[in-house]
Amino acid sequence: MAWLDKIKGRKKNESAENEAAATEKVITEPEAASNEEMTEDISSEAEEKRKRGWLDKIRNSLSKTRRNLTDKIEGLVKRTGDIDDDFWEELEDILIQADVGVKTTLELIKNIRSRVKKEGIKEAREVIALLRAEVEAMLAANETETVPAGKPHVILVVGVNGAGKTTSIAKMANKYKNEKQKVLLAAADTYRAAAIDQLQTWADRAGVELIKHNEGSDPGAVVFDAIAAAKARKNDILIIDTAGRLQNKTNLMKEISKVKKIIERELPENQSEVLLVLDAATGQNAISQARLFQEATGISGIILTKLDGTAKGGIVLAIADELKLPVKYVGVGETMDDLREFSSAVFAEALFGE
Ligand SMILES: Nc1nc2c(ncn2[C@@H]2O[C@H](COP(=O)(O)OP(=O)(O)OP(=O)(O)O)[C@@H](O)[C@H]2O)c(=O)[nH]1
Ligand SMILES: [Mg+2]
Repeated sequence: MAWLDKIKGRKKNESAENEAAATEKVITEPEAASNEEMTEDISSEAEEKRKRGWLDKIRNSLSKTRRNLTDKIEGLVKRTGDIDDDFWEELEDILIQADVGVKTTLELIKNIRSRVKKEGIKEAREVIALLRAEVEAMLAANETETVPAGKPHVILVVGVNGAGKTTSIAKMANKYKNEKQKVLLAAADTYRAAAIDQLQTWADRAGVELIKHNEGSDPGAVVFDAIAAAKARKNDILIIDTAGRLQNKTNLMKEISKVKKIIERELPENQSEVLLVLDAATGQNAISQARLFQEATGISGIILTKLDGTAKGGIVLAIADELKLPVKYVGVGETMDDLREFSSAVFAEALFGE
């Protein structure tokens, strides 16, 4: 506990100072300054703890991917003498098998090879550090901070059937609520009654309100009503659930783009977000799904779910490299607390760290 030690250390110094001051009756300002420092130490310690918790959670959820990717690279490095063509080929195979994707793998290998050459690296082990740095840089290239502009800030959540939209919405609602934001949900997945009920259950659990119509009603009408309600109730955030869509059904894509147009028409000044939910376990198919949604609605970021159950976590890299989209959140389990904001540094450490 670095901060505790610091406080203890300071207390020791303070008591020595107090003894000295007993005769002189001096000071208060330096103490005031050290109190401020102490508060800073405590809050940076809390931040440190939060980051460590995040790292542990991500590392755990990446355990299958680590076995499939990191452990294999470790094995390769251990049995490699000189870095030769065979080494690069094997590394390539491992990355491709972990769903990093062919294009992204070749890009990574090219960058690492050129650094190995330039920096005169001979030890295969050092390649791991280079890979980690390249992975982090690749992920960081698309990272953006979302600064909600205008109220309500609308988050339209799209994605194919079963990707994890409704669950992720519940998790986001919970997160924003904990941040003291006034959240409203909209059940624009009107395709099945069960979908509306499922969102209602999550809304109740998170303690947020929901706008819903009957099964089979027009999703556009739900969204129109939800925006009006959010304006009237002065909600900070409006999160819209949509039906699971099969990407080859053009009519369903049209419906989603209609919903997007309603948001733009009703809130022309606000910058709404469109978050595409992708199931990490779908591997490379996630890329083709994203392209279709990108055409229909545009996408501002990705929620990558079910990272906890898959060995295909390498898909994160293909998303960053091929789609040039930021991964905003990752889903690491089924409970309300199992959604984490994505950080390239934490992800790279969770994957390649000791
Ligand atoms: N392990 C794990 N399961 C998840 C995660 N996210 C969602 N799920 C599970 O995936 C299943 C489908 O999630 P939903 O949220 O209903 O998916 P959806 O995209 O809304 O599905 P449709 O409404 O049918 O289009 C549920 O059983 C969730 O509990 C995750 O991050 N990890
Ligand atoms: Mg759903």
